Amino acid sequence: MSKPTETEQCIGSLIAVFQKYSGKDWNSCQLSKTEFLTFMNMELAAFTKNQKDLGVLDHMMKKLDLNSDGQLDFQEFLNLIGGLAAACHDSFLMSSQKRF
Ligand SMILES: [Ca+2]
Repeated sequence: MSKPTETEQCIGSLIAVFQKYSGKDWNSCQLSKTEFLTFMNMELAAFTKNQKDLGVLDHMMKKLDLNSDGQLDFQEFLNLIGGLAAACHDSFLMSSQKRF
């Protein structure tokens, strides 16, 4: 088998991270609110530690939970990752524009 590409490795990592946190309770295909909070605090501490308002994560979970079942499935999780990636990309573009 040939070595996975960088993109394939990224996809594999996202699946592995999702499974690591979603597998903590009986429903291993979905992130419960507790699992979501654990994920945010463990994996995105740089983002969560700047949030003085505790309601922000609460609000994020509600917004991400498109079918309002109180759980985040993999697709809903990907919307979170996609949104954060887009925000990082935007701030990267802004900081590179400032330099020129
Ligand atoms: Ca859901």
